Amino acid sequence: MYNPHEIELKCQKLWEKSKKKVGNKNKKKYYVLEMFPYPSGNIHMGHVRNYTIGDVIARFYKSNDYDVLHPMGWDSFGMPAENAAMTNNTDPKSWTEKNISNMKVQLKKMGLDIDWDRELSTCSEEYYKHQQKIFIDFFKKGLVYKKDSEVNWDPVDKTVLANEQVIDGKGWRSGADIETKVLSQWFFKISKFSEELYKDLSQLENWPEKVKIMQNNWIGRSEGCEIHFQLDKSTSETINVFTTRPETIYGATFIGLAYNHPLSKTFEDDSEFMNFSKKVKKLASSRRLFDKAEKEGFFTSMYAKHPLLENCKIPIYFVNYVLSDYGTGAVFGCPGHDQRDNSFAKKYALPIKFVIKDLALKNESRENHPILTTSNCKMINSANLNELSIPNARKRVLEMLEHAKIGKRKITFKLKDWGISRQRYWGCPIPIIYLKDGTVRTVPEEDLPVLLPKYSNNKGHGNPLSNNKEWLNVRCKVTGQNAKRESDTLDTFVDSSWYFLRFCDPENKDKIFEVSKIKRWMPVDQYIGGIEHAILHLLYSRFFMRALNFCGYDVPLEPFKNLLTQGMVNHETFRTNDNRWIEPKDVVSRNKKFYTKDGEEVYKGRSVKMSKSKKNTVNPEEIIKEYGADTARLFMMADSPPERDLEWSESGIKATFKYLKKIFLFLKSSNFKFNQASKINKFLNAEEVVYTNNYIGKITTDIVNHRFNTAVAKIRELSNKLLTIDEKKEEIFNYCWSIYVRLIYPFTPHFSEEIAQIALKGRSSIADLPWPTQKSLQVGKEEKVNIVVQINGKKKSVLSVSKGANQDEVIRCIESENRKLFTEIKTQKRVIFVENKIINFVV
Ligand code: ANZ
Repeated sequence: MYNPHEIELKCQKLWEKSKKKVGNKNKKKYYVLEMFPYPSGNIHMGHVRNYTIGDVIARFYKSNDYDVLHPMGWDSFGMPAENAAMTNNTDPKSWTEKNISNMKVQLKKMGLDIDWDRELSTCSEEYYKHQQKIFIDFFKKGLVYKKDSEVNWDPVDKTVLANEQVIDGKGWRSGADIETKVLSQWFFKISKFSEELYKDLSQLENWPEKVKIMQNNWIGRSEGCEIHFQLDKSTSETINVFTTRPETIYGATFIGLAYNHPLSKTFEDDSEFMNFSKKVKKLASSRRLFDKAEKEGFFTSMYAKHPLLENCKIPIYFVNYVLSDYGTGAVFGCPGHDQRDNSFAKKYALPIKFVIKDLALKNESRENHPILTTSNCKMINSANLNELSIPNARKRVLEMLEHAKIGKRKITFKLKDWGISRQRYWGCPIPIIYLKDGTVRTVPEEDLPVLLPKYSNNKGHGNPLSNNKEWLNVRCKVTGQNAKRESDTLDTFVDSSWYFLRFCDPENKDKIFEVSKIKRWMPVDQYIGGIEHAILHLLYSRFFMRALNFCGYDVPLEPFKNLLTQGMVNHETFRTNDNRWIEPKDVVSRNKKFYTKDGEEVYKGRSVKMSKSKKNTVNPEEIIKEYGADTARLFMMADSPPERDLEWSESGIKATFKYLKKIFLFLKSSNFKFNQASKINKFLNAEEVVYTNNYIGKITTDIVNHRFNTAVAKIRELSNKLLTIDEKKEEIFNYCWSIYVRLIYPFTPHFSEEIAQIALKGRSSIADLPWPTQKSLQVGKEEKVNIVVQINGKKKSVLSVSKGANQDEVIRCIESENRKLFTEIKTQKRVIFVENKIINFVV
């Protein structure tokens, strides 16, 4: 009988007993970390995938004699706990703690090799005490400040709402029209590090390119210049514009201002302007609508002098497409060469002046296509810039502007400071008090943590902290004055911006960490998580390291050396005629059609990310209960490369289970003795030993390179070959199968442990045995053959491959050795393959 449930429980007990603490300084270190979960109550398939990937890596490095740190914790502050508390009449703390203990049991069932003795939870005072200290350090170094900022205000519930609680402009609970309200809020000065955060991206060699691009765009660095336009009045007032295309200055035909540019103060009594401004402000709340809106403006009846053209004045408009918080909130409109300015100029019949000639385009075609390219162009209609190329014109005009002191080079970033105030109860209290005389002070460090008071359910009416007089009112120890605590709590992104540091020294009561521990473990060698965190979480963590460094903490600037962003777990979806989602497990198929169990016809939709709303989730607990954790783990890793989406399939799970069962029963019923270090030396050139040895190398390389799916494919190939070994060749049989059991171990640790225990007999665990190494073979190197690669029967190349390589292996070899050829064969319709001789692609 193959009873994974029983085996897994037994193994987990054994591991708990025999687990060694990390901290062997003589070994090389490896820090594996998966993004820690929010304790929502139950693990989902996304967790299973994320943690299996991490666990395979952790087990692999441990087997390879690394000192591996593989901790787990809980990102446990946040809104869902507060919402649940309101609906279920509990308090966020007990709700969260209950969820944590539930999820911990579920994670343990997955057989994860985790250092549970390092477990941390961000909502615990032992954790947030240190976060409050960090806040104070940042405050003292000028990295935290307060400014007015807008929030969503629910006038009925009298509470601030997060963006996701505003649905179509209405409060999610009250249904009231949401207003914007200006509150004084706390900010981290992340923009202080914009340049470094941008520049150092290039050092992150082992981060996915797409993540770096996303970070790059978010930071949004632009090299340009600021130009001062004087108002055409007798005043010395100027408008500063930001441009990345100063060479187009002679094409400027108007000035465009953001709705709240300082000049707007002049128009506060003008109802037409106020209507315009209100409309733009509303538009600005959605970047998508803002970009799409028809370009419109409000004419100020004012003019500015062109900085380089005598007697040329250009009109000044407030426009609806200039962002108020980028650059200077003002642009010079160049309708000849900017699409937005072009639409605007057409609407208001403003002159369109071309100053760049695209040498490849005819004149007439220009008007509808403002040129945005920079190569193969020359300047026209631009006085002394005429005939110059764009780069040269830019250089020249910058010199002119700087010389005349009417402009200067400037680098601008889109990255904004990080607003960290939340008007919520379930978060880390901000250690600030406000004295009666208006002074703002940090709480003395010896008084940390500022504890969250007991939760009182005030039925959703505002932040419970600002209503809790007893907690709110304090006396300042230093001055003796009455004071009030800050009632905002910290954005939960703060909690996750440094947790990986705390894992290095989780029990330290006195300080956030001991430097020596950081030196030992940081940076994280392998970080694994969802692509949804590609921007904020990773950027905030990178900021934290720089900010801590700035405060004198000895931490590396980049927290994560290697980053793996795993794909989604997708599953098929089904809908009825009237658009109700039906769970795939409740669907039956007959004659290529689908029905509910009651016979109603349903339609198959796309396979998409598992989500409750589409009723296509699969509960990992049920899968583990039915097939065991090893089956779930192996299927997850075998299906597709980790960074791609994975298609969940019931049949895939069943097939994986069947496979493990087959091998398990085969080995249990044979005379197999697990013996990895057997006396195999005299059989080194036996065919079975040769290929088993080859597989060690191939599978190891695949795991190192995170090609887990191909590693699993090879493990299965290996087992197919091993099934043909005659059991009478005792040493060979035992050696080869022991290697197999060892190679599959990171994926199916319980299965391997159970089989290895035949010999280990509870004295030790397979986890403590070294990873197999490829033995040098007596017959020497792996035998190679030349194989001819053809496309449509025509010879394209000759490749040297291992003797006996199968079709997939040959294709992989083409992929790694001849990219050009590989792209050609990608569109193949059919492959004809003759082992050791020829591979022909029909394309
Ligand atoms: C003149 C010009 C001529 C421009 C031309 C473009 C093309 P990036 O690359 O994103 O930094 N701009 C400046 N501030 C702006 C704001 N607050 N809101 C909207 N647009 C703004 O873009 C810089 C360019 O975007 C600047 O260069 C400016 O328009 C505009 F043929 O100046 B340009």
